[in-house]
Amino acid sequence: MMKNKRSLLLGTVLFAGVTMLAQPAFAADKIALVVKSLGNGFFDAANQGAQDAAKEIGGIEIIYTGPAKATAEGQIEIINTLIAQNVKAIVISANDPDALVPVLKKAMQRGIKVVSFDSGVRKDGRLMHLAPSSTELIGQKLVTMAEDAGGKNAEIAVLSATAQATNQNAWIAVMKKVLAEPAHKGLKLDAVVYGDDQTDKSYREAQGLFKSHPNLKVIVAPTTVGIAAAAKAVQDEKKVGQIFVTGLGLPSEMAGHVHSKAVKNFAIWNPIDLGYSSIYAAQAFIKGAKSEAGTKISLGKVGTVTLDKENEAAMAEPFTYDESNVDKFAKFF
Ligand code: RAM
Repeated sequence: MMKNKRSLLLGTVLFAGVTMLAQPAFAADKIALVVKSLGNGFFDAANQGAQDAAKEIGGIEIIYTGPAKATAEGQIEIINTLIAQNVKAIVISANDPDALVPVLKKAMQRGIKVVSFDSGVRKDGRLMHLAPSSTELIGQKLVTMAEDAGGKNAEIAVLSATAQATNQNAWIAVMKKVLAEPAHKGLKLDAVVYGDDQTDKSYREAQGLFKSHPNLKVIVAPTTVGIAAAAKAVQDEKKVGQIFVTGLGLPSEMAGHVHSKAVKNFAIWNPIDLGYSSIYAAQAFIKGAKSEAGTKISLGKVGTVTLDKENEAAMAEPFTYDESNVDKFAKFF
């Protein structure tokens, strides 16, 4: 009897030992990638890059998440769940610069490292913002492309994402500044409308612009969802040649619209690199990087950036696509 009990105990100890060996020594750190909304190809590409970074770094699991619609309320709900799950870091593209600050502060108080990427959170709600490119450059580029498409005296309209989106609002502000310069005095901004990064709403907003502005020449959509929807509306309503669409798009979603000639040109940065880099940035803070001007943040194979006084850093210049190169890049993103 004694003997049996002892061997049972021994067996249990041995079994426990084997189970421990079979499992990794430490559970993977969870980093959440919270995007504006799910179902957006731009963020799917960013997630691809995030997964690449996680593999390279090792011991990290990415939770790719976001609300169904691009709202701050949806993101707040998700962040509360992530806090309860004890994630190590939250990497977020914000639907509002201010509304998320309280919940992100709560996350940071619990030791969770918060980084915004793509669309920023106000300085006190995150440790760093990683911008894909300089806001100034993007705003200028949007005006230049509108002029290339519609000429120097075109009526233009902006079809944006949501009305609170940090990134689009910053680009539109630069556009307005550039449009006020004498060099662009021929361009007339008819309207700014919002498709909320939903395909159907963006499509309807484009149709609305056709009706309310009969002399409209160019729709500038600084959103990958909006630009594709507007180009489709131009094609469906047989306005190719009369109205051009430009802005920020994914080559994979825009190639057909470039070939149909609804779109002459558009721009974007590499969304895969952006997602990859933002995970490296989060990892830097997990490892103790300081949130202050001058801090150098390694972005893995993409390079290194330095935080400015707003604790922000920008990556590369946006790249322009047209008939000559769109197919080549459509394979990637
Ligand atoms: C949409 C989103 C995203 C933006 C791109 C260009 O996918 O609004 O935030 O960076 O467009």
